[in-house]
Amino acid sequence: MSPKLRLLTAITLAMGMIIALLGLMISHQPPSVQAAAPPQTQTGKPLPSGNKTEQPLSSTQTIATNVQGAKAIAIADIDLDGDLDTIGIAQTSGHILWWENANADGSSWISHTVASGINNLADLAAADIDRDGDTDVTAVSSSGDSLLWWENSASDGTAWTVYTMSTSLNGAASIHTADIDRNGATDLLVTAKNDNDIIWYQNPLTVTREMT
Ligand SMILES: [Ca+2]
Ligand SMILES: [Ca+2]
Ligand SMILES: [Ca+2]
Ligand SMILES: [Ca+2]
Repeated sequence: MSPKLRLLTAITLAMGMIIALLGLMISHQPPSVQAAAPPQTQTGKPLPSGNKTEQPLSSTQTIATNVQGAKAIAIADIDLDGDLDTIGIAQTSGHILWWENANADGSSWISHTVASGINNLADLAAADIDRDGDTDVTAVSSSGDSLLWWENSASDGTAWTVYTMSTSLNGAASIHTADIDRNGATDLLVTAKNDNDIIWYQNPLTVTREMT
């Protein structure tokens, strides 16, 4: 073989190898990444409205007027007739009042008095405190630092007997009722703003546990 032919053979072999290598590289290319599908667009469909033609909570009705310093309210069946009545504080006049749901549908209300002559009533709650089956009322007074409850003496909201549970809740501000220890009796949860205290009263109403 002439030197020229040997060179040509070598070049041919080298080119063959290069082409084979290139083929190998191409065959090992990772598959191309599919373009991500565009995000689903919002359909803009309105929520099913059924047959409603009115907006929720669009109409109001008045339960009472001239409630001087109207403040906290609660809902409970005060007269045990099966419908929900309203109870509230008239802070300026020092009253706790309840309004009888006369037609059971909120269209007519009759005012009754629970208590009067109490300064700076801050909050109230309704629950069966004495476990006799009717709804009693509890309230706090910020200037009296007091926690009071009223027994629903006749079970229908016509007669009330007051009990003072504390006069040392410094800046008594709010009250809630719940069976905190799950013993079946409703307990009281109160705040004393000026002492930075949150306190609950275990029922029977003789034990307090501070959670400061
Ligand atoms: Ca009722
Ligand atoms: Ca009761
Ligand atoms: Ca009672
Ligand atoms: Ca309890």
